[in-house]
Amino acid sequence: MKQQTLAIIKPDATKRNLIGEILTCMERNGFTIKALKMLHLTSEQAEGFYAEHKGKDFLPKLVTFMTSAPIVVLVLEGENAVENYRELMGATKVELRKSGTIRKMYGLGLTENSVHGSDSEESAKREIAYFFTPNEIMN
Ligand code: 3AN
Repeated sequence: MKQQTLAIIKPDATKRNLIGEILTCMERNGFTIKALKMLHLTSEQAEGFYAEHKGKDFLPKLVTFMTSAPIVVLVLEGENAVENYRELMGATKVELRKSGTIRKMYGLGLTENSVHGSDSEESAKREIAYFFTPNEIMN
C-alpha cells in the first residue's frame, strides 16, 4: 500500500551538515520526497507538534532541542511508508538501534536522535497537515 509519512531532520543533524546524507539515505531506501522545507521552530510550534507528549517530563528538554537550530521537514511516500520509514529510522532507545539505521549511524543520544518519523497513519496525517498545505505536496 502506497502511503505517506512525515519525516524531520532534527537540529543535531542539520548542525553537523548531515542533511544531504540523510536525504540520500531516504531516497536510496525507496522513499520519494513529495514535499520539503527548512524552518526554525518556535517553542509554541514545537509544543504543538509534540502535543501527545504534553505533561511528560522530557518535553521541555525536547522543545529546547527542537528549537535550537533549523530543521528540515519532509513528506515521504512509499510502500507502507509509516512502518518502513520507522524501520529505516531505528529505535527510540539507543541500545535497540540496529546497524544501518539512520539513528544508529548519526544519532547522538536519546533526545539528539537526528530524525523523526510519524508513528501511525493517523499521526502522519496530522503531522503532514501541521507543516504543509495540500498545494505544497507534489502529486
Ligand atoms: P520516536 O521519535 O521514536 O517516535 P517518541 O515519539 O516517543 O519517540 O518521542 C519523541 C521524541 O522525544 C524522541 N524522538 C526523543 O527525541 C524524545 N524522547 C523520547 N523519550 C525520551 C526520554 N525518555 N527522554 C528524553 N527524550 C525522549
